Amino acid sequence: NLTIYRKDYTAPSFWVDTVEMGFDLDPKSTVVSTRTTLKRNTESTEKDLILFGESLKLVQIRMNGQKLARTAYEIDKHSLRIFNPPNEIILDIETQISPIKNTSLSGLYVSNDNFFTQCEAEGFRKITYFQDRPDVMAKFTVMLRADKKKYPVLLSNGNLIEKGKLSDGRHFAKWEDPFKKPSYLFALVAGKLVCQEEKIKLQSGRKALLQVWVEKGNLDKTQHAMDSLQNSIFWDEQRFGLELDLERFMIVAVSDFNMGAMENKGLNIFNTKYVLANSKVATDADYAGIESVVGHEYFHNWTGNRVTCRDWFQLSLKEGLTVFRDQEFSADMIGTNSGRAVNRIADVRVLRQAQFPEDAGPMSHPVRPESYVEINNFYSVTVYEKGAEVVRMYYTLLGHEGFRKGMDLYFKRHDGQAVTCDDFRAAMADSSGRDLTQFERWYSQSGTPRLKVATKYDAAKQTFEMTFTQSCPATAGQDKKQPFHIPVAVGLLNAAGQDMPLHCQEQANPTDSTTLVLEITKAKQVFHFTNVTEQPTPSILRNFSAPVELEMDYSDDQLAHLLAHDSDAFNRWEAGQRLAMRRLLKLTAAVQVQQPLELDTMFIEALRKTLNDSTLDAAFREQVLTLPSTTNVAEQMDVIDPQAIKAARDFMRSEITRHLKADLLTAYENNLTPGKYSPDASSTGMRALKNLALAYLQEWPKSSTFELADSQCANAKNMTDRIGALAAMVNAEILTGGTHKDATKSANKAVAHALKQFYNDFKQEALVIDKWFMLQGSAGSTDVAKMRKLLKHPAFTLSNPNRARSLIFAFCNANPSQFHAADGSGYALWADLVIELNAINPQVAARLARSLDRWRKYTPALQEFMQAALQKVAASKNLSKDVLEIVTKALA
Ligand code: HT7
Ligand code: ZN
Repeated sequence: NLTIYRKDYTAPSFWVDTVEMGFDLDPKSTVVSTRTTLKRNTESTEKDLILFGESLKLVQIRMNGQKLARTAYEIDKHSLRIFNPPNEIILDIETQISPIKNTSLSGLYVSNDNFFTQCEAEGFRKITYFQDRPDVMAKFTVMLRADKKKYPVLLSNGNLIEKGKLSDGRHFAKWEDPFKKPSYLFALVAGKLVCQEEKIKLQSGRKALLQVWVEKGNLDKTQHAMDSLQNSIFWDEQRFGLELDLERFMIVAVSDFNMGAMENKGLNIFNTKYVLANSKVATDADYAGIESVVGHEYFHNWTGNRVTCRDWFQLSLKEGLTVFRDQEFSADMIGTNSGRAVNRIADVRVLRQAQFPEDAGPMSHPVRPESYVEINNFYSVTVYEKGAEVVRMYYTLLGHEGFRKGMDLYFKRHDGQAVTCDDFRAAMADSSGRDLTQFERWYSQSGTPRLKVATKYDAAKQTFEMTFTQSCPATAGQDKKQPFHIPVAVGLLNAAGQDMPLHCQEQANPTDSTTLVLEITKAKQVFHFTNVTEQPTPSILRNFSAPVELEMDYSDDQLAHLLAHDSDAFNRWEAGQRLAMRRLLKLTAAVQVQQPLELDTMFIEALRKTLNDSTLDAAFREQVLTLPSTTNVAEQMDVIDPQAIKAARDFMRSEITRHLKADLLTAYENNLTPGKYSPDASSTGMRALKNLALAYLQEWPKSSTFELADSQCANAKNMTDRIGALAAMVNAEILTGGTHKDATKSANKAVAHALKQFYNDFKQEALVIDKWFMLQGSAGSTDVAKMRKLLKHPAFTLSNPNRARSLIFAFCNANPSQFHAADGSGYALWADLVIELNAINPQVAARLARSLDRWRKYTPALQEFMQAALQKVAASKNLSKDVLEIVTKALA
C-alpha cells in the first residue's frame, strides 16, 4: 500500500543542526557532498536514522569520520536506513546525479543550459540522502563549483560569504543561510544570467538588496516584477508588521517549471510567466498575475518559511494563509471598493470553476487531507483556494484588528517552528477569546456545504425571519458530515435599493453597520430581524463570506433589484450571475428536447442597464456581462451534456448581441485607451470591457464587426489588445459559418493570416507563442485532427510545461465542444498524451489526468468513452505514483 496517513505522523528520530553541501556542477554528472550534524531526538521510539533518496548514486558514506560498514545500513530505491547510530553523529554522504537527464523538473535539473533546483515537496531527496521532511530544520552552508565561462553566476540561499577562482577555468561561490530551514526551501541556481537590482530601506532602517535574475535578452521585462516585489515588502510591513529578514532577496526566472514559482529562502525561483512583462508581450492579466505571484512567494517568507509546516498534511497552513495574504495584497493595491470587489469576483470564479468540482469529484479531500499517495497531487485548489477561504472566514469572524492580533500571536508562539493547522486555529482562538472548536470541521470535512435560506416577512409585526438549513453532500471517503461554523454576512435592501438598519434578536450588530455577520453553527437556525418597516430584499453571503453553495429562491425581480442596487458589489454581480444561470439551465434543457430557444427581455434589459451605467467601473461591468462558464453550468446539472450547454450558451451570447449591439459598440468606443500603456486598474478595466464587447460583437455576423477585430489586431499597441482581437477573430471563424458562406471564407482567410502574422512577430518570445497555442487549443474550430497537427508543430514540445499546458490543457479543459466530441476521439487523444507525458514529467501528466475527474457525471455514451480512456492510462506500463493515484481514484 502506497498510501501515507496523517494519523501515522511521528517526530523524526534525529534532529539536524547544520548541513554543509558541496556541488561540483556538471550537466551529465554532478557530485554532491553533504556533511550533516545530527542529534538523536530522545522522544522518538525509532532507533534507526531513515534518510530518503530517489534516483541517486551513492558514492560514499561516512559516519563520525569512518567509512560506514555495509552491514551498518540498508539501502533501497527510496531510502537509506542506518541502524541504531550513536546519539550524536556527523554524517558525510557523497552522491552523484545527472541533472541533464532529470526531465521531471524536481530536484536539480537543467533548463536552457542553466542549473536550477525545485525541492518542494520532495525534490531534495533527488539531490542527496536526507531526512527530507519539513519538520527537520537546519542551517545550510553551500559551496558551488562550476566552469566559470558556462556558469558565471552561482547562487544559493542566504548571503554570499566567499567567491573565487579555481583551476581549469572553474570558479566557486560559498553561500550561508543564517536561518534554519527545512530541505524543501533549499535552492541553487547556476548559469548565464543577468540581473536588475535595487537597494531599498526597510521599516527598521536596515538596507536590503533586491535582484531579479533573467536570461540576457529579457532584461527589458523585469521592472514590473521588481516593482511588485517592493510593493510586497512595504505592504507586509504595514499590514502585518512583518519585515524582510535578509540582506539580499533574489528572484530568478526559469522557463521550465512545474508550477508558478517557489519561495526558497532568499532565492525565489519563478516560472518566467510570472516574472517577464512589458506591454508588447504581456497582457493585463499577466501583469496582475505577476504582482500576485511575486507577492505570494514573498509573503511565504513569514508564512511558510519562518513558520513552516510540521508535515505535508498541514500544507494549507502555509498555502491557504499565503493565498489569503496575496489576495488581500492585490486588493489593497487597487484600493477602491469596486476594485476590491472585482478581485473578489475573480477569486470566487476560480473557486467555482475548479475547487467546487474538485470537492465533488473523486479527488475530493479536506483542506487538511487525511491521506495521500503522491503529495504533489495535493497542491490543489482545495488546499490553496478553499484554504484561503477558510483563513478569510477567521478574518470575517474576528474582524480586521482581531485577525491581526491572531497573526501576531501565531508568530510570537511559533517563529522558527514547524507547526500544524490546529496551532494556527489556537492562535486565532486564544488571541480573541473566541471558541473556534467547531471551526475545525473546515479542516477535516471535505465537500461544498449547501446553505438553504427561507424568509418570511410579517408586515403587521414588522419582522423579518431568515431560516438557514445547512447540509453537506457525501464526498469521497466521507459519508456523514457535521454542521460547519459558517459566517454569513447579510444586509436588507428596501424598495428604493438602500440598506436598511439591522436589528437582529439572535446576533448583536456591534459596529451598527448595514451588514451583519450571522454565525450559523447548527443544521437549522432561525434569525429574527425587528423594526423592518417594509418588505426587504435580503442580500445574503455578502462578499462571499463563506465557501458554500447558497440556495435561495429569489424571484427574478429580487435579483434585478439586487443587481441594480446592492451596496455589496460582490452580491450585485452574484445577482446577475444567478439571472444568467437560471436561463442557461432552462435553455440547455430546451436544446436537449429540441424546443425553440428564447431569451426574455427582462434579462437583456438588466444587462443593458449595467452595460450603460457609467457610474460603475468598466471592470465591474465586464464581470457582470461575462456569463457563467460551461463548467459552472455543468456543475449545476445532474447529467452533463456539454454540447447542449455549449449550444445554450452560444444562443444566449448571440441573443445578447442581437439586442445590445449598439450598446456594445458604444462600450467599445468609449473604452479605448489611447496613449502610453499602463496596467493600472482603471485602464485594465476599460480594455477588458472593450475586448469583451468586441468578442460579443463577433456574434453579429456582419463584416464590419469582424473588420473591427481585424483592424484592432493589426494596429494594437499592446498585447492585451492584440490577443483580445485575435481571440475574437479566431472565435468568429466558426460563428460566421452557416448562411454567411462568403463572409466565412474571407473571415477564415483573415484569421489564418492574423495567426500567421502573430506567430512571425513573436516567434522569439516563448511566452507569447504559448498564448498562440492556447488560443488555438481552446478555439471551437480546433478539433482532434487539428490538435494532432498542432502537436507536430516545430515550436511544440511536451517537455516544457508551459508549452504543454498552453495547447493540451487548453484543449482538454477549455474546449468543451471538441474535447467531448461524440466519437470519444478527444478522450483518446487525452489518454495518449497522459501516457506520453508520464514518461517525461509525472507532475504535469497528473495535472492533465485530472481532466476526466468528473466522468461519472456525463451522458452515458460519453461516460463509456471516458472510462475506456481512463482504463487505458491505468493499464499502461511504468505509471508514476502521481498519475496512478489520479486514475485509480477516478475509476474506483
Ligand atoms: N510552495 C510552492 C509549491 C511548488 C511546488 C510544489 C510541487 C511541485 C513543484 C512546485 N513548485 C512550487 C509554490 C507556492 O505555493 O508558492
Ligand atoms: Zn504558496
